[in-house]
Amino acid sequence: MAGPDNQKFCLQEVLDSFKSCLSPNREIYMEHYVAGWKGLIKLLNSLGSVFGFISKDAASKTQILMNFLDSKNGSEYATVQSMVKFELDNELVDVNKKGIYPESGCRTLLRLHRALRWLELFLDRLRTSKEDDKTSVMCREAYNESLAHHHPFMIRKAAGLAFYSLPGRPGFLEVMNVGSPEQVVAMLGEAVPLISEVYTITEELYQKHNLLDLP
Ligand code: 1PW
Repeated sequence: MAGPDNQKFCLQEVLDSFKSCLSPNREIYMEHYVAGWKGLIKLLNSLGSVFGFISKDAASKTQILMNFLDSKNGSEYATVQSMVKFELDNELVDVNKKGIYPESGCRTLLRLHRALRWLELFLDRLRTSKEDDKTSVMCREAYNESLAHHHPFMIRKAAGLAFYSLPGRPGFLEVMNVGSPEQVVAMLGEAVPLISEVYTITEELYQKHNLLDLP
């Protein structure tokens, strides 16, 4: 079970959440997806105050999804698949332009989903990096390949500046709170494919329903 929110980041917790994410028929449990993000927000918060604007946005989007889960329609939000069906069937999504549902579950989760790709690419670079490799470079490359495509100039600029303040590789591996660098790399080897699977299932679902460009 996830501990209190002010607890230190631990990669194990994120790994456990993403492990619990998939149902036997490959649906994504919202509760565990959200728990995975809560862990990642702790990571962002432990990277220093310049990551504050990034963590705030991720936290507010995670909160929106938690509110749906706690609402009277909560059972419709049990999985990402059931959320998509419920919101589309009931026309609760602004599909082409912003309208009366600026915070639908579908568009909110899409933002986190895009960010998850960044994280997957970054963690995979970290996993395969050499001792002298720079985390800021890994982070920027991962960002430019993924999330940057969805961000306007000002946010790309601010994110680029934040990357400079990332701890170096040894410090970053320590932030993971796992143990020796070899143990972190081993755990990343387990976590990255899980994150990647959750990402791919979501991507295919959104593609099937034409939701990848929700405003
Ligand atoms: C070092 C590991 C970092 C991985 C964590 C990934 C978290 C990514 C959150 C990026 C947020 C950047 C600032 C906010 C931008 C929003 O405008 C944007 N949100 C996201 C998640 O991309 C789009 O949301 P919006 O404005 O359409 O509600």
